[in-house]
Amino acid sequence: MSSDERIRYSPPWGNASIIGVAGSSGSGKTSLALAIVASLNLPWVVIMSMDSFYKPLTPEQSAAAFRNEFDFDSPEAIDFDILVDRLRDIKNGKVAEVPVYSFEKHARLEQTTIVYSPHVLILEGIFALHDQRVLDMLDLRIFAEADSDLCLSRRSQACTSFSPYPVPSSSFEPTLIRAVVRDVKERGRDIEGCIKQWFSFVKPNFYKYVSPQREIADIIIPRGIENRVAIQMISSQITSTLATKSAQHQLELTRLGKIAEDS
Ligand code: UZR
Ligand code: MG
Repeated sequence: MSSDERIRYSPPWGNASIIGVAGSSGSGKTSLALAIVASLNLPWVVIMSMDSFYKPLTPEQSAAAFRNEFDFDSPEAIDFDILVDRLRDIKNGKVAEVPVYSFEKHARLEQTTIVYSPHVLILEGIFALHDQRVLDMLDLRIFAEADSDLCLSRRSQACTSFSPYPVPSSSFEPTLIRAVVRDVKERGRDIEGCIKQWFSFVKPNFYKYVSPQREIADIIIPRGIENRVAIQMISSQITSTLATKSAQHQLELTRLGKIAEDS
């Protein structure tokens, strides 16, 4: 897509609101994003998954991926440069060309998809709060906590606290089950491979890279889509941000009109 084509679209006002949703693999980021969309009840809301921005692999890396020996849980695996470029387009009210990624093939496909700059974009992915350039564009930073899974796993203990510091190593198994079921059903994977990958990469890198993003989050949401109060709060916050941006836009239009009248 040429740079001219990129600027052919303009929403009512630029400065799209972007919400980042980070959290462990299998923590329910996608469901949470969908719940936020439903709660916002606005016409122009788009969910963009960071999964679309996995880097293309070399033949050697691809072979390793099919042996479940490639680390997709390191920030290195994500093409942050393209992500930042496309987010800038969206933020500035332009059309963005987004890569399409295949989990079955562990590869970026030839085709791309077009995202028209919406009023609200929800960016979800394990590293949604990782890159400073992305953080600078976010209006709201959310970390999805896998608390219900932590509770489920503590079968013999009463679950009285939602504070997972430090997370006991056994507490990730139910999240593992959810991710494995999803990966087998939707991503063309086999159970053994998923489990191997989980313990080699997903789990250790959760503690290394994913969990520290809590520190930078505005809101940490326990219990995912069950947490109606948190979803309602996010929705109100975004609605009020949109109202402010709309008012600024109206002021700007009036100002421009006045300048045109005067000249
Ligand atoms: P979510 N992943 C793959 O398994 N293969 C790929 O080609 C690309 C990604 C997985 C990766 C990561 N590991 O944890 C997950 N596993 O995708 C992130 N298992 O996606 O946040 O939707 O779970
Ligand atoms: Mg997901």
